[in-house]
Amino acid sequence: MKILITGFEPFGGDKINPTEKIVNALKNEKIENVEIFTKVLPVVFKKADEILVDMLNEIKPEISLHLGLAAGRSGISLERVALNLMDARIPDNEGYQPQDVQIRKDGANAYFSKLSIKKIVNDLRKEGIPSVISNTAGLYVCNEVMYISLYHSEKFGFPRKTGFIHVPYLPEQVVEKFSYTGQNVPSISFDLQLKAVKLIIKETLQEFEKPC
Ligand code: PCA
Repeated sequence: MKILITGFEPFGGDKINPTEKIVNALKNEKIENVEIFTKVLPVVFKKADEILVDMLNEIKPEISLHLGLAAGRSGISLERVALNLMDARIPDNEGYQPQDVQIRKDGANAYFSKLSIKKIVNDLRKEGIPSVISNTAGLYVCNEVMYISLYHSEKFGFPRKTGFIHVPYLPEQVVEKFSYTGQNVPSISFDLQLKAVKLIIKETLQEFEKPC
């Protein structure tokens, strides 16, 4: 069984991206009968697309989980849907800012996550981890990555299970970025974020192994 886990480099003026740290922490994780592949993707529309497609074709993972930062969110967000659209509020890390551009000309308008998002959210909450279902992954590079993975799943049959998880800021990012009162910006510690992602991996593996 092969799992691909991706995160992102920092973007939009931030110095860190929690998902880069999470992915690096998972690099050496050992799970019986599971090969874990990790990648920190550039926040660059064209490069993230190329790198992801190459990795999916090379590895042919049964499961892929994609992680990104969503500044301002208060919980671990299980994304429900990816849209076939790029409409960037800010330029990517190489200055490209697509407006109303399709991701795949022959793709559906939208694809739904293949993760058991409701069960995962409930189980994370039972563990005391703030978690919600999100109905929009945005229209930036995270939505693009989620869309491409689901498109690939539909067209080629793998990854069989794939989805996207947005995480909030880390406390140190809030401390650094928001130094005056009056702004209420949520964060979740690295340890709790990592615990959440490990639980999501475990649940997705269990779901995968369930007889249909
Ligand atoms: N978050 C951005 C792109 C990279 C990341 O971590 C997003 O939500 O699209």
